[in-house]
Amino acid sequence: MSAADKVKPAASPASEDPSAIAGNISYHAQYSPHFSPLAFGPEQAFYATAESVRDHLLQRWNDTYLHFHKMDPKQTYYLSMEYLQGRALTNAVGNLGITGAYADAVKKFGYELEAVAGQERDAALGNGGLGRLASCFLDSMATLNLPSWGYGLRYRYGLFKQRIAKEGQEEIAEDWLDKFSPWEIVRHDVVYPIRFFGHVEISPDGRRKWAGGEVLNALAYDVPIPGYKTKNAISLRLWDAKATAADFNLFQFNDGQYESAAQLHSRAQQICAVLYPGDATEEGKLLRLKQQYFLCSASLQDIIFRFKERKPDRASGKWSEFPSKVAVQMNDTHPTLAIPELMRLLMDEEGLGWDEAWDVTNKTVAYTNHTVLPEALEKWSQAVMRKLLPRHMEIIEEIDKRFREMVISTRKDMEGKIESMRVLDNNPEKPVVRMANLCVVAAHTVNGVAELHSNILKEELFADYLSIWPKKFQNKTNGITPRRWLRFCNPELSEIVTKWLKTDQWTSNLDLLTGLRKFADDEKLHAEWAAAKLASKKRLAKHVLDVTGITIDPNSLFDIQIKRIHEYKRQLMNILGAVYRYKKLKEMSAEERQKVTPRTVMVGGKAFATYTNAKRIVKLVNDVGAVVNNDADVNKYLKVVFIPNYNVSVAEVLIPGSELSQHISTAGMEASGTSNMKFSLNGCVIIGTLDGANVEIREEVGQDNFFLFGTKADQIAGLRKERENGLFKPDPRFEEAKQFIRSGAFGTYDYTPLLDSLEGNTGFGRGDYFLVGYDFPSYIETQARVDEAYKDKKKWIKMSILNTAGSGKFSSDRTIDQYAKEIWSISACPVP
Ligand code: 8GP
Repeated sequence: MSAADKVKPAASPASEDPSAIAGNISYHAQYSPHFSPLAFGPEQAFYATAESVRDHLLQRWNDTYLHFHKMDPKQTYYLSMEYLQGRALTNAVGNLGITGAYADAVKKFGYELEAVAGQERDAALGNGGLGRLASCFLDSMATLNLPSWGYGLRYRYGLFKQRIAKEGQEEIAEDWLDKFSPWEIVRHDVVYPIRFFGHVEISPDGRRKWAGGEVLNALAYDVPIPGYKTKNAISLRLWDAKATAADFNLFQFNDGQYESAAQLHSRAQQICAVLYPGDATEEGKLLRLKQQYFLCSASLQDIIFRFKERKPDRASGKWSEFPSKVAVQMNDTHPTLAIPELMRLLMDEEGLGWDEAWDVTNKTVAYTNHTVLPEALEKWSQAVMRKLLPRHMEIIEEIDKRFREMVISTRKDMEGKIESMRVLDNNPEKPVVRMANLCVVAAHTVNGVAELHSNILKEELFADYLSIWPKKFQNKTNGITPRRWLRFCNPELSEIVTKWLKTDQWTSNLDLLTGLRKFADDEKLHAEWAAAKLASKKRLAKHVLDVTGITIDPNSLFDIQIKRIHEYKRQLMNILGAVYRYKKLKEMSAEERQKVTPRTVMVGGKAFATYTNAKRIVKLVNDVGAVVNNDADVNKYLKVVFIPNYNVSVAEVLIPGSELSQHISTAGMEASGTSNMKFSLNGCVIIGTLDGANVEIREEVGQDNFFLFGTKADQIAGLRKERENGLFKPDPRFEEAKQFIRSGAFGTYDYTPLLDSLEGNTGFGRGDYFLVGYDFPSYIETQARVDEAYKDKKKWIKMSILNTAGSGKFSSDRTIDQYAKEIWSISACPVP
């Protein structure tokens, strides 16, 4: 007899009554075929509970599907290579409003809901900000009852899991699907053929058609996304690649040729194996392009299917109606192939002419840019594109040709700019397709993700297009869901907010947080606030101990920088600052040290597997930590911790416990940032540059509650020139910190190449491209101001409260509402 047997099983899901819920959990424990009925350990408890919750979600998902079908509203489809969903159980019961009932139900089996939820593995189908943003957006779309779906790929091994070994970061395959995900529903009836390679055939009437090559199937997996306090549940539809039994060569297999017998099956597996496979090789590039096309083609075929399904008479034309029923949002350039694919489907499959197909495509697709880094603006070799997608390459050439003709015939003054604006770069040495240009030319709207970033798009990156299409460019400042990022991850602080605002409506109307401002000096609130923070800090300290074995002091200042490791994000400046601090502490007398504000510096983030300097930074943080944390003279005043395998559920522990967080990118390089919003919402003060959304956060929370330093975006180009011309005079403190590392104070690893990247000229013409040397003096001076401010507890808590109070603007509900009204033209369609 297992624990689950104690409760009589009940097949139908219940939402209110804990006994009925327990019956349903018991039912899943016994009748779901995943585990032996003899045991009901924490893991089984998680799966059975999740399956029980899933029943609720499915009911809503079905109701929503049928409701949208009946009402036939205009619907948005969000196409994204990444989603960073994290764990789903806490979020699902929270959004459905059944947390308490489920907590009581699992108690009947001897479990705490938090512990059961802790068994879940993160769905880590993303890399960074862009992916997490997509997940926050889905939460808001569902909450606002918007007819909308997400489309992505179902990567078996995600990006990677990060392990810290002696040599630094190691990547291991993500295991989120090693067992199974209780949240996805395989839709065996939703399958589309996806072709690769082949050739273009021309029929006697001149119609062009793509044929031959190899064909795989895209199979849909649906992840229901519940809205907060609404009956709507939308879909995140993830595609998996499959070959069929017909593709299995039984003859070869029986002949012992096992690999070639299943060749197409193995190619199918490669497509959804990992996110961003290494692209240093030709094979890698081809695989990435295959993934992108796979996502776009499957999603568009599905979108067209649904367009017809809702009104069957649409099957016979009515394509002009399409843009009034469908909006496609391309999350960065990865889904750009949606453009030629929609053109192809409309022309070759549905029989439209070029002009009509172009009009429909243009009115349907919109593009969000998430980065201005030149290396991230995708360019695909024309040869690879032609080989893999011959018909699409023809269409892209035609788009390029028509764009040129349009500019030449209507804008003589722009002729000199045409070459750089074109979709094709025909440089004979390396002819490529510029995906961002294709997006700008084809989309009806292009947006950046924070005011500063959108201005840079308009004034620099896409300036030439602005004069042709002045109305095409918009800003949509990013946002985060207040449910996951405060309500559920920080229950202590949430309760205080609710108590003082006398309402929990802030969860879906975040602007209400401004109501906290009038209590910013209230001593009772201060006491409660400080107690909540301390509780979160203790939870954080326990996590650190569990994953690193390092003990940190919850009474020290918790200073956190968590994000992808990238030189422009300047984790290196952070660690140089910590090195400098350590050196000064060593030079102090024991008495002097007692006046110092104790600090725990925490850094977390993944370095892309082939990004050498980023991996060196990870190693350096770990090496510095190993020395500092074991130095008995100073480790009461400074600890340096690298938090391994940063992901969504780690962030949910770290952010509530943070007091200071670092958003210190070179100005103009961080498009927005979204963790800055999460920290600020959780009452954490930011030290940062005037970059991305920092600018707007500082405006909202007030400049006294934000530690600003560093160069401004419009000074960067001039300073880089100055530096190139040898006119930069480094601050002695910057030299001292680097020299200390070079001296071998943190071990024998050769940091020369990393430190040389901060010197005038590294031979790449990019010496200190990220201007760490320029900003370092103001950075450490500002950190010294932080130390002083932290000594005044009252002042610090007030700053913390005012950060939370000023975070209303950064709800993804606000962002999505703006997308819905200003880009997609869609309206709410709530299930009655
Ligand atoms: C990120 C930006 O770096 C970040 O500033 C922004 O907040 C976030 O997008 C959401 O808008 N960009 C990416 O994650 C990104 O460009 N990823 C590509 C490498 C895949």
